[in-house]
This record gives sequence, C-alpha cells and structure tokens, in this order.
Amino acid sequence: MRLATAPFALSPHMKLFVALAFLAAALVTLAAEKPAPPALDSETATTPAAGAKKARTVKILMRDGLRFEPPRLSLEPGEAIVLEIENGDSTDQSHNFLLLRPGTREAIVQQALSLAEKGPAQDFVPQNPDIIVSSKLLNADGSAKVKFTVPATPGVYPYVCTFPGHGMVMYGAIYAGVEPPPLEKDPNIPPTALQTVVAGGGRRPFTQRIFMPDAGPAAIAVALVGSQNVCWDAGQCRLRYAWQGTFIDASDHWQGNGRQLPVVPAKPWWRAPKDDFPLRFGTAHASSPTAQFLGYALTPDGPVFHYRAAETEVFEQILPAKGRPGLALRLQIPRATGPVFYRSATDANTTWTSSAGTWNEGLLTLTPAQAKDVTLTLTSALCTP
Ligand SMILES: [Cu+2]
Repeated sequence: MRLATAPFALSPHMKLFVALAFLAAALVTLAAEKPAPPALDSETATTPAAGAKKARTVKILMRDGLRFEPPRLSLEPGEAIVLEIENGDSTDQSHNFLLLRPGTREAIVQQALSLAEKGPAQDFVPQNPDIIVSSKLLNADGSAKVKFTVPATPGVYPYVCTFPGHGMVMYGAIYAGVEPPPLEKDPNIPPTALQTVVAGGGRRPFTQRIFMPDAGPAAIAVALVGSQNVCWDAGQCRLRYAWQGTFIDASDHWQGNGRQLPVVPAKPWWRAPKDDFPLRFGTAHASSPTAQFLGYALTPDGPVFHYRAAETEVFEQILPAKGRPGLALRLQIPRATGPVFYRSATDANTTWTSSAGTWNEGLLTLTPAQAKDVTLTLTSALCTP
C-alpha cells in the first residue's frame, strides 16, 4: 500500500479498505488497553490489521507437573503477539491460559475457584476486567492460538491456569518493557519453573554434557558451587569459557524460536584462546599435543576431568576461587617425565597465579614434582568473589 506517495488517489473501494484497516488496528489496541471479554476464542479474537506490523508468534507449552514452559517471556509493550498454546502435559490434565493485569493473579485464581459448578461451562475463566486475554480449556494434546497486543504500560503481567487446583502453582509472567531479574530470584515465577528452565534446577555443583555455544560438540557445562559456571570442552580437553550467575537455560522451546543450543545467560568473563591447548610437556615450544578425553569423576565439588595429552595422564578440576573473583584450576599430573608448561591466556581483566612453579610472561613452568598437584587461579576484574 503506497499511502505516502498517493494519499489522495485512492479509489472509493481502496478508501473503504483503508478505513477498515484503521478500524481493525484500533480494535487490536482496544483489546489490549481495555478489558477484553474473557474466554476470547483464539481464532476469532482479533485479526492483524492490514499494514500493521506482523504479529510475532510465541509458543507456550503446558507441561507435566503443572508448569508453563517457558515460565516467563520478555515482550515489547504494544507488540502484537500470536500466542500458540499447546497442552503437552502427558498426565492427561486439562489447562487453560489467562493473561492478567499486574498483581491480580491470586485474586483471579480465587474468583475462578468460586465459580464452583459453573466453572466448566466457562472454561474456569471468571468475569473480570483484569483478564487481558484467555484461552478455552485445553484437553491433553489440545492447542489454541490467542492473539493479543502486549499492553503499552510497562509491567509484569502474570499468566496462570485457573483449572481448579492449578492456579497456585501453574503460572508465569510476561515482562513487558521491564528487565527480568535472574531466574532463581524471580518472585513472579513458581519455584517449579527452575526445574525446566535452568539445567539442574539450580543445583550446584551440577554437570551436564550438552552441545554448547562456542565449543566443540563434546562440551560439558558445569555449575560450580557458588555462582561460577564453566564450559569445558571434552573434545579439546580444555576449559573454554566461564560466566557468573545463572547456569544454562536448556529449554528448547524458549520464545518459540527453535533455538537448539542452550542459552548462556551472561556474557563470559573469560574465554580461552582459539585452538590453543594450554599444556606442554618437555619443552615449552613443543607443538600442541593431541589430547584424548578419558572421562570424568563426580566429586562433591564438581567433576574431575581425566585426559591424556602427549602420552601424559592429566586430572583437571575447575573450582571457584576461594574468596576471590574467579576460578581455581587444579591440575594433577601424576607421572610427568620432564617439566610441564602451562600457557595461560591473560587479557586486560584477568590475572593468573599458581600454588607452585615459576611464571614468565604468562608461561608457567612446573617441575614433575610440582605438576603432581598444582592449583592455578584465574581472577578477573569482571566478576565478583
Ligand atoms: Cu492447569
């Protein structure tokens, strides 16, 4: 539609079309700004206005254990959304979906309960102007599309299932123009949500073999005790990067964008250089040895990686640095036959120290005796103890 170039050259037919388009756009806005009638049938709720920005499709799943997946979404205020809701609960439970005005979840859950025997006929959706949009009751494998416009007022808009008995645990939140807090500190999502979203459900230490961004296919993600997390590459037998805060988000349906890799929720504060295995045996300038991964053992402090490099057996454990901002890397090389060298990767923010050996411009030299058990400490100005 070339409105800008030919504003007065519209045929009567076209004028009607344009008028209808604006009316439709106004209705879409109204649906968001004014209380929408509850139990809007998804397919008939609203139609995207001609010329309006294409609605974004977002998926939400109902899962076993009375959970929404994802338990929270970040959307733009005023954004047009097509929400595809799917009941993927394998335990044959029925669920509905209601999007609410901020701070109204508990009251609406109570109101839905008070519907009593009238509940089923209205899909357990009460009459309440604080309901922005709702779906019908979805039986197992049922699905619905709900179209709505994210309210223009920034805020945290709860969503909930009001099927009797579900509302107190089965909920989540849309963050509209508001920065969400770290998942584990989010008061707007239920505690059960961490189990589906953060791998390990917030447990530390926690070790998971998983495809990771910026690592080979045999990556191992570790949530260390405390707040540090690392990606250790079992293909290359070395630490690849470290980040602080929430562990990986391994929910593959997050925001419905089909992302396969888990999300590392914070920018790594340290990254290993590309293609540089850090250990050398015998001479510092030997070429990079081939490393073979032999497995890992779990300890109460996290995994101990076991590999062989240049015929030398190495045990490596990554730990949080005690009382310092960063990591400790404990190396145990029981049978080195000559000096062992560690090529540290330093940048402007990081500092390496060690419990033994001598440093020379980022190169650590260890005698075979020192290499039996040495701890390197990597501290960074970019993280906190
Ligand atoms: Cu439910």
